[in-house]
Amino acid sequence: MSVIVGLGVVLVLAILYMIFRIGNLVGLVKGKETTDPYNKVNGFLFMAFSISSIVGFLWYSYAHYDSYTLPVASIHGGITDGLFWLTMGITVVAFVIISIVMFWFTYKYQYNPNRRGEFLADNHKLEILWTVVPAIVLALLIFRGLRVWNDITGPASKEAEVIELVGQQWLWSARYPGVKDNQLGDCNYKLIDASNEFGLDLTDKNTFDDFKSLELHLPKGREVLLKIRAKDVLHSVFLPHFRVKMDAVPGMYTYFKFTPTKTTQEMRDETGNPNFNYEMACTEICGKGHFSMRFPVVVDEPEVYEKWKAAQDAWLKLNPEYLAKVPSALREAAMIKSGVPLDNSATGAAQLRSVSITN
Ligand SMILES: [Cu+2]
Repeated sequence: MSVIVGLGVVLVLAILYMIFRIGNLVGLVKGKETTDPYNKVNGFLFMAFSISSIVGFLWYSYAHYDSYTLPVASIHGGITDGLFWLTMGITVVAFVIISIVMFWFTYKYQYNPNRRGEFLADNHKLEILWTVVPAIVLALLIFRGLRVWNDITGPASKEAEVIELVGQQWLWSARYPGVKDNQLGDCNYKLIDASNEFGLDLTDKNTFDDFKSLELHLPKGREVLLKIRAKDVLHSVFLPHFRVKMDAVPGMYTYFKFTPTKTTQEMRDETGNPNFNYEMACTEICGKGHFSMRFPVVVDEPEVYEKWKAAQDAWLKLNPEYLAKVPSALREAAMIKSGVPLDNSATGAAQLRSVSITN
């Protein structure tokens, strides 16, 4: 069916072209200037197209400003927005001038039998001018951008809050270092199983208080370092309000550091939307469930954030059967650090039993 439709379209186009050719040839035989009638029409069409598209472009940019600019909620976000608008300003001015001149010339210098074209070999002054000016402007833009890029991608400070984000088909999970040591424990993809989704290496004592979260909680005004990885294919961390975007790559860590500047509540007040919530999305088409990789983000004052962290259960506490994987010398420390009860209560006894069975 589609072959037949395609053939039909080709035939109709061929017939239209033949009609056009025949019209032209008939005109030639009759001794008519073939360009004449189309000349003026095309000139006007060029002008109409030029004016309507420039007006449409300016109208859209102004009327829909809010739908393509999000309020910014990070320190570097303000700086990259500034760079973006500087580049945008310069390129829009150049774009509008070039478009107007281009279309105006096609109209003004349309074919006229009484006018002869002048031959102009070259003009050195003009050539130098239109090479040097854009080169200087572009170099300034690029150097400015490079400086900002180096700042954004430079090493995070020692006090930065480190949070691990893991992408997989098709969900995100976050791992926090835990309040006891504030250090993310080691992990290894070979240790990943149905429960140990991070592949925690339980011989490292820093893993004992690590906890998992299905929401990204961030402290306002503190530097955050995202350690990003993927378990299967490429994913990409996108936090639009914080102007954060970084690919999640299987087999390696990628990093992004930033400082949130507005809590969720402050953003609700600013946008006048009591239901506002930050969110994170995956921006790498990673399979059929890509659309569902939405991750809630909450920004709180640092005190509230610390309270939230302290209230979370360590991964090991929720999966006490993995105590068996902890070296026996570290087991008691692991129970204390992860909050697994040491006493003879029902859970404690059950956990110790499962430890001895698996050993
Ligand atoms: Cu994804």
